[in-house]
Amino acid sequence: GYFITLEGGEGAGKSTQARRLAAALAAAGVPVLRTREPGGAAGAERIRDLLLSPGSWDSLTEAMLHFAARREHVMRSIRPMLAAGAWVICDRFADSTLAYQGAGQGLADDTWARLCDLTLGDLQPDLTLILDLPVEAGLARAAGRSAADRYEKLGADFHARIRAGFHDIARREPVRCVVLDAARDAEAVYASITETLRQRLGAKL
Ligand code: T5A
Repeated sequence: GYFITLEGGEGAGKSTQARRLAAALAAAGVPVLRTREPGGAAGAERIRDLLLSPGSWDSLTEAMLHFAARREHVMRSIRPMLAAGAWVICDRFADSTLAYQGAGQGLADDTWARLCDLTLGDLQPDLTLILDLPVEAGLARAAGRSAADRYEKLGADFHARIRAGFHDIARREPVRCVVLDAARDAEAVYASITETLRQRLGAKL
């Protein structure tokens, strides 16, 4: 199976696109797991509640909580599903920690890399789709959907650093990452996702 992650800022449309892609793969007979972070396994969902509820953490503590949740998710859901031949479509993964806790909150890149080594070993997404749109547009979409969580409340500067952080990741890893213009309507974004999967993974969608 392939491990595909969707990344980007708030309200970029990751969940919308992940749902549609997973449904299309399932309809094409491909075994698929659609999942998300933080969360995706029972213990990871409990850590998610801690991370998204009001409060503040030391930045390393916060990054380690994301990686603790990720470790549960990887060991209990992602690795077993990949080993069974399923495709895994994951709404956020380790790049979100590099963007949010790194570019956003000052976690050093090499600390992030050490946490990746420790918790993920050799696991890397095969393809990462970075949905990119202006900060204000994403926050407006997210606000239209539900009340703001702890990260959504962190202000425009924070979210601008995150957007730049995702662009840096894409520049550093052009083979794994593709940046897609997410300001377009959902149909157009989905068309560029399926085109990317056909080109990069030979998907029959
Ligand atoms: N976080 C996460 C970290 O800080 N570090 C980490 O390591 C990880 C993994 C998670 C939060 O945790 C942070 C990042 C996040 O702040 P979450 O609730 O899972 O919180 O939030 P998000 O992942 O940001 O998800 P959102 O739901 O906010 O955004 P999505 O999934 O990108 O957007 P989606 O699909 O829900 O769409 C939002 C709204 O826009 C509409 C949808 O219908 C919906 O109403 N929409 C569109 N409207 C117009 N045009 C389009 N193309 C649209 N696509 C969707």
